[in-house]
Amino acid sequence: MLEVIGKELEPFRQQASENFQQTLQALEKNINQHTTNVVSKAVLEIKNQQKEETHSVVLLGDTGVGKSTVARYLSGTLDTGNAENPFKVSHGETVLTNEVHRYTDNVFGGKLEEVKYVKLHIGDTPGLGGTAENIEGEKISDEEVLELIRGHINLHCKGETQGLSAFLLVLDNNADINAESLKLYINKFTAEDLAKNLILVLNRSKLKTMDDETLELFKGEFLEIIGDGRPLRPGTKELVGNIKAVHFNFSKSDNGSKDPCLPKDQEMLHEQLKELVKLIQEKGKHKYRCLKRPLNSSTSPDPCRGNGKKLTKKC
Ligand SMILES: Nc1nc2c(ncn2[C@@H]2O[C@H](COP(=O)(O)OP(=O)(O)OP(=O)(O)O)[C@@H](O)[C@H]2O)c(=O)[nH]1
Ligand SMILES: [Mg+2]
Repeated sequence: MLEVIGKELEPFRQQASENFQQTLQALEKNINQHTTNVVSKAVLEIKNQQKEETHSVVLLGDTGVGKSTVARYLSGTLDTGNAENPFKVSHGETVLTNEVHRYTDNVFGGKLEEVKYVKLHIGDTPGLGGTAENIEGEKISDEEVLELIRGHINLHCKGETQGLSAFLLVLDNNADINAESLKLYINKFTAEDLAKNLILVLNRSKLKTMDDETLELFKGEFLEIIGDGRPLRPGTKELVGNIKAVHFNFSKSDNGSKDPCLPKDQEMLHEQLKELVKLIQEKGKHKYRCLKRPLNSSTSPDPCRGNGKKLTKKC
């Protein structure tokens, strides 16, 4: 009797055994996959920690071109309003960046895997064009703005970043290049030092086309300015020819705040950000430290810049 029952039950037993084997295999595969994921994530974390690096950058450009917006994007704070944000975005006529605002964080707040090990010490500066005011609300001249920027670089772009990796000059890609502002930056930082550490951020750009017209016009303008008989260090023109640009574009929040936000096509924007990080790393191999006296200011002695031969005082 028992034998008969055993035979009847055999197919069920076999089925149960097969099911059990399959479940076991699936479980094993899952565990392996999970372990691989955990291990590779941990390895990436360790690699990233080993590679962690910090770069100082300052944002330059005319009023309203989007410097503070770019600063928010770089630090991953686009979704935080003016009250809590280190970078104040201006709307309409009210200029809200009146001193150099600084903040350090991982690129895009560490939310972009490939570049999250890079930290940026960002200086968001008041725009040129005679529009900036000091915190008391009094107008400040472009020369005073430039002095604020230089003071910021000398005071805050040292320590672990060992100098400034890049000047990020923000231009509105739909507007003409302002030769007056460019002249002022060149006079302040010298043509060679500026060109050596300069990266253009072409804002309000069409990310689908990203044409190089503004970049080429900019180089032409730069060369025209420095070609007006100023003494130049050898290689300066080649440095200008090698200036690179990235294209950014932002949208406006539809919550009534008019604050900038990420555009629909974030992927293209993030690709440009990764490109910008690469350029900053490249520029960061030769930091700007405000050590040299500008060749074109022989009449104005500047204790920060020494006597043109040897550094005498620290900035
Ligand atoms: N449509 C559009 N608007 C932008 C873009 N970037 C910035 N804006 C807007 O332009 C205005 C000025 O932006 P800010 O980032 O404050 O410009 P800024 O250069 O820091 O200006 P100042 O600090 O006053 O010199 C804000 O209303 C932004 O929302 C962009 O790519 N597209
Ligand atoms: Mg601003």
